[in-house]
Amino acid sequence: METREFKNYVNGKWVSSSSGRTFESRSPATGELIGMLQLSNAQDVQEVVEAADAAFQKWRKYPAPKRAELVYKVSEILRARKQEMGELLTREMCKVLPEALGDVQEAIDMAMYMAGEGRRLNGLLVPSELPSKWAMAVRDPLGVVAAITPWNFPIAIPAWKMFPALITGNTVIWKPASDTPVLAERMIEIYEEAGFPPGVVNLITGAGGVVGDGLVTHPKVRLITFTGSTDIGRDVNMKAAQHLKRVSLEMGGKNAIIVMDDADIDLAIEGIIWSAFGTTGQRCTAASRVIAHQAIKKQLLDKLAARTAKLRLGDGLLPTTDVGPVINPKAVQKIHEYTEIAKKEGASVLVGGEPATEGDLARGAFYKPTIFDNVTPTMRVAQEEIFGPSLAVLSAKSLEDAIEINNRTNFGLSTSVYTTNVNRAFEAMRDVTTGLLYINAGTIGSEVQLPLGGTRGTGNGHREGGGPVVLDTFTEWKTIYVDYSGRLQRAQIDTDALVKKI
Ligand code: UN1
Repeated sequence: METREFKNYVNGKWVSSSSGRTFESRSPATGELIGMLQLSNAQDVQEVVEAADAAFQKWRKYPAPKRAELVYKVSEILRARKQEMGELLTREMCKVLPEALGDVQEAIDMAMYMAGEGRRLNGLLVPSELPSKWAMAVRDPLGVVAAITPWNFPIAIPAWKMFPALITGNTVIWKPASDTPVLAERMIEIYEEAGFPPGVVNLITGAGGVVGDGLVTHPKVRLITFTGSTDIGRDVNMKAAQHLKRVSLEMGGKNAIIVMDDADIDLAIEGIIWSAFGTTGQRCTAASRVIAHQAIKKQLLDKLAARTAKLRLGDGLLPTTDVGPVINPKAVQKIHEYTEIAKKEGASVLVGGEPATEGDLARGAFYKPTIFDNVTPTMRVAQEEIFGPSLAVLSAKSLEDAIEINNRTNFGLSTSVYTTNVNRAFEAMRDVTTGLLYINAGTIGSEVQLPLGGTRGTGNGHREGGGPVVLDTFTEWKTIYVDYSGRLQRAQIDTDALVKKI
């Protein structure tokens, strides 16, 4: 396989960092070297911001349908390269191939959706209280947008951020996670081929502390859209606040699947396995808690444990693999620390609970799918995000009790409720306080036509991921009144008198 040195993409050109330094991207399954990337410095940040800022003045004047056509072109090229990009995704971050193809598909979906939005971009048009006066509000771009993206959805999440930013007339600087930079490079090649004008889409790779912070604090960057951990997101927000920048944050989750005593247990088990161990638990939407009604907990756990123990670990490219590695050896360490914490706090390990090192697995960062039983709501494994294949099982006396446990964490992303009772389903729809709720489906599987985001420590009130509301994240409202009466008409003051004259 090729091992090439990749460059930054600035103002329509591929350029090396002035640092003269590079870093490596390696496969977590095999240690294979995927590529060498630019370890960018403060000067590179300055140059990329200048390029994006200069390009903005022209780009904002492109008609939105024409901007959107370029995004549509990205969808076409990406569709043609879906298999190739999916395979690279599996090599670089190792989610299993069907899921990698799903990741690419989500970006294709988002491109098509946003391409359509370019011919809509609804504003507001409302009547004025005064005669011969027009009242409306339109969307303006913000300017330079920095997209700081994670490795777990290395194609889909940047798409959620970049396509809406671009169709609304912003220019973009993409800083991808250092675990998946080669995918970002290949994606930028697609933007280049689609024909975006120079400076509209830019890429800069390197360390968060240098490149990320440089973008976050640069006065010409007007929006930071960040997906990643709550700790880093908070830091981004605090640094950006000094400059009164807009920051859109998508961060951690401690998502629960509630299984009621009237649930279809086999269906619930399918949902739990998929949501807890799919993507090796490395989704912000992954289920890391099951809250089981006490009447069915034993029955559920017996079957769930048996299914979990049979999951096959391995390289995501092999069709025999159910669960791939985690992102790097440090993650294995962190996940295992939580197993130790769980035990110390009095939980029991029902399945897994250790790194997987048999045969070829020793070359990679593998952890056995793990279930903790006898977990209580205040234990750390019931409260903190582990971001791996670790599932804490709690029990509840009623739906009310389960929802109370569900809502009482510092996160608020996704919840699932398995019940065959329609009244209970609607009660959950009323009382669950997370940004996503699934009835009789797991906690993962959002679609691009609706927003994705969370409450409490998961976000800061913005939404991404899809639906027309995401346009609010990427635009400023400009309210415009046009008075064509030819006289001074004072709103609220002259209205009644003027209306009488009609
Ligand atoms: C993430 O969890 O980081 O709903 C994003 C889902 C995917 C997106 C997940 N469509 O799981």
